[in-house]
Amino acid sequence: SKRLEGKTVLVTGASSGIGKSVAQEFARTSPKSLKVIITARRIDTLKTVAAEIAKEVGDGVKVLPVQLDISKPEEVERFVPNLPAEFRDIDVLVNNAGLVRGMDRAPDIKAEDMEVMFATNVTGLINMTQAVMPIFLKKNGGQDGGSGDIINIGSIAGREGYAGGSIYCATKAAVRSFTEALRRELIASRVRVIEIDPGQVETEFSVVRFYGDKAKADAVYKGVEALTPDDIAEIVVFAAGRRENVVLADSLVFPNHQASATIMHRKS
Ligand code: NDP
Ligand code: 8X3
Repeated sequence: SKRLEGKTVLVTGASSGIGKSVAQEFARTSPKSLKVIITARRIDTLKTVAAEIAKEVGDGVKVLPVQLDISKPEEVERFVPNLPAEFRDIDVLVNNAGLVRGMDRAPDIKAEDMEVMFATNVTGLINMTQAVMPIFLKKNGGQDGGSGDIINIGSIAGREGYAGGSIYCATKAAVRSFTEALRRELIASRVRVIEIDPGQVETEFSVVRFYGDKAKADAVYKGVEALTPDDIAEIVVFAAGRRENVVLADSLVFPNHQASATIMHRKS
């Protein structure tokens, strides 16, 4: 979209899955003058993603890989001031980094899993938002309360709790509440606050959930046709590419076979 030309986009969790696709799709859609900052903990993987983007769309898009653990507040605090000046004027923040750990029922939930999920999915997302918001609020000399896009990746899990998902569901419900409150706080500004809630997407999500057990992760997607990361990326880029007066505020995106977190048609 022409509307994205010259913009600077920041994607968290861009080393894999949805975040990686979001970075790629922004580059594909606006291959001439876009700047994309891709962040995650795995810097080597991010460098590979940057090289893949350059190979696919050429060097009209400037991609900056930056190592960042969003669950560490001190890293998030240093992040914006440490950006090279030409990447600092961020226009679009895609808060995508997030994870699930385990399927334990309440009595067995591990303290560490609970801490990591909240520190990443909730506090990390909020800290990132706080780090970038001053840039948005000052845009256009602060006229109309600034502008910019905050695109939060929630989940169907934030709309309904399912057995074995209580903590993850609680973190995504927190994302939902934070996003809604933020949109209301920013009513007098041109900042757009957008939430996109995917259903099942095949990524490294389940491998992470089962602590690296690939066989268990594969079983999750057996007999179903999950969404691909590109399916979600297209919607993220579509939302960012609308006219500034159009806010795709809140979207739930299922694959065809799915009708709730747990109701899905499985071919045997
Ligand atoms: P992946 O595991 O494939 O990707 C997750 C990304 O988040 C990775 O790039 C990972 O990078 C990054 N990440 C994890 N922890 C941190 C951290 N502390 N700091 C920075 N980056 C981090 O999963 P998905 O692509 O599926 O997940 C992306 C988002 O989509 C998540 O918020 C997830 O909850 C949400 N979602 C996923 C669904 C699905 O079915 N897959 C459905 C609904 C929502 P690294 O390890 O290098 O840090
Ligand atoms: C991922 C969706 O419901 O499989 O956010 O946990 S779910």
